[in-house]
Amino acid sequence: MIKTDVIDQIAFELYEAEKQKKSVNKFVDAYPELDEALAYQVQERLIELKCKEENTKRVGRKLGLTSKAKQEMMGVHEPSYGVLLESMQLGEGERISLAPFIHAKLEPEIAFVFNKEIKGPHVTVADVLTATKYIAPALEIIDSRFQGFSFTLPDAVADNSSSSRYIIGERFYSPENFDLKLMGMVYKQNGEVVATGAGAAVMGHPARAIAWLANRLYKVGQSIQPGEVVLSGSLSAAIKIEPGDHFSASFDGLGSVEAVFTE
Ligand code: OOG
Ligand code: MG
Repeated sequence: MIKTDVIDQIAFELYEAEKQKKSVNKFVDAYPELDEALAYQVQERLIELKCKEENTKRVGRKLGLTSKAKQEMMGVHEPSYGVLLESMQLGEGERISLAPFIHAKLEPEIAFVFNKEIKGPHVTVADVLTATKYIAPALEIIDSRFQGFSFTLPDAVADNSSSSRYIIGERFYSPENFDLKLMGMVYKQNGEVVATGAGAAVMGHPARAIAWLANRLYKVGQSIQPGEVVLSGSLSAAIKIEPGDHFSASFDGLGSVEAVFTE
């Protein structure tokens, strides 16, 4: 198959898998040519398709696999990124039905919103913090389109880094008064602590994950735009969501964000 056909074919299969709620096998076996660079082209095609079919638009990015906990959980040892669409955002406090998902999991994250462009190739933690308008606690629902949540890095990249929905807490803070590396986090499911962590779990500093993203985007001629929201990646392993679950992620000084799930 010629390259553009491979890109179209994989993007279409991933689009259909999400729509039909039917997981698919990893693509790397059927398409050995699927390397990281080609996978980002598939992701781009998938996002174009979703924007058109679902009448939505891009609002930001997400980072994936930026913590050891997540890398070990998935057996992948490099970060990835994906695109956030307007249609993926849920409001805090709304009851979330699990009906649209294949096998959703939930992750505690720190969200960043920017008021300046961040452009590689030499972005530092200080550059990211200077461009940050505010930070907020966030939860990300991930829902890999692959069977058994099993994939290689290129598979996950093509699948828009397993992104599905996200919730941003409704209190926003300037990053100035915080040391994000040392920011403690408590993650609870139905009142029980399921993970604890600190910002440093994400590449040593959550802003370092954003810097990595900006420097990585430079390679494909892109940058982080003013107004965009970026999820910096889960601080802990993702937890499988069951109907009736109530989750909260509390961050030192930022307060908490909560989510309640139904059938
Ligand atoms: C890939 C996406 C991981 C994160 O925050 O680490 C991710 C996956 O594990 O399915 O969103
Ligand atoms: Mg995530």
